[in-house]
Amino acid sequence: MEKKLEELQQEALEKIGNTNEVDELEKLQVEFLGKNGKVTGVLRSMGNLPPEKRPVIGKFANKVKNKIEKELQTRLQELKVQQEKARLAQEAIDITLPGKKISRGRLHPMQLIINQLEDLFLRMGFAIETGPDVETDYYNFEALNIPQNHPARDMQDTFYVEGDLLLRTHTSPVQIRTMEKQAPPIRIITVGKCYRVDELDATHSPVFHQLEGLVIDHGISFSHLKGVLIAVTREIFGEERDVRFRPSYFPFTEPSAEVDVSCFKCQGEGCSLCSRTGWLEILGAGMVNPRVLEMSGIDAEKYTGFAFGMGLDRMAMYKYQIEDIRHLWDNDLRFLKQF
Ligand code: 2NL
Repeated sequence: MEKKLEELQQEALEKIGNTNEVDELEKLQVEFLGKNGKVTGVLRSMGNLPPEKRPVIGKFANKVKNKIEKELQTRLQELKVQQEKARLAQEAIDITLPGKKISRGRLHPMQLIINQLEDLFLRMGFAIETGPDVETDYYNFEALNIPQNHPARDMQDTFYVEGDLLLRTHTSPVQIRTMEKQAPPIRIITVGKCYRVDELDATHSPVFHQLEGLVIDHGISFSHLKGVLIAVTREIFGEERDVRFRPSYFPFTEPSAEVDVSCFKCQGEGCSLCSRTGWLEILGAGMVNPRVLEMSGIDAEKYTGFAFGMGLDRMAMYKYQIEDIRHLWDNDLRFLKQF
């Protein structure tokens, strides 16, 4: 029986030593020391031994049992340490590797123009106002002296929402709201999206951006308007640009003018960009129509003012020589990364 126990011990230790898995160790535990295990079986058969032999064999059997138990525990610890090491090795981070290059975002060309213009106007003492994109017929048309039957009010030109709500076709409603809530002197600009029913093509988009300015005070004249607009065109297109004022018509200004800047591509010689005229049209302006002042509660006997509006998409196209307005909104990184 002692020999049998020794053989079992030998077999157990060998198997334990060859095991590389925790669950296999658990199986060996059952195989040798479990209820129906091999060592347990030997212990159970001790009943058949003569009584005087039992203590000796019993003691030996316990020794074998303890030995196997101890080996199992030792091997278990070893395997756990091995597994932990393997896990750490797998998770190890090589801090000497070069990092991933972080690609920084950049500002959209439209935002660049907006920032540049806002900066300029803030320096000249203007405040920046904003207002809703969804407007009422009153603020978008009526208060600007645009008559009921004016073509701009046509369904074909304006996006109507419901009732008398519509998407603003220019940023002028913001100016009207400012005149209603603030007494002169007023010196503001507003920048924002505007909407007109238009087929999208190289030069038109149903959503576009406008910047409008409004100045109202005692004794404001057309000279003030010219001074401000010349500063704007030189800021955007360079000091050496010429500026030209042409008579025009808007229902909300009188007199009205359209403003051209000398073509920066051909220096006024005439090219494809300026359609051989040497001039690029960049904004509309005028003295605020007294009727518009009165409708917003400003005494036209005491105050005069000027206003102007410019399309920023067109500005961006000129400034950055973009030949198709759709490039601005396609979000193609190859385009956007150039600015
Ligand atoms: C253009 C012309 C213009 C205005 C906008 C304006 C606003 C008020 C009163 C009077 Cl509240 N005028 N704005 C004046 C003249 C021209 O825009 O061609 N924009 C792209």
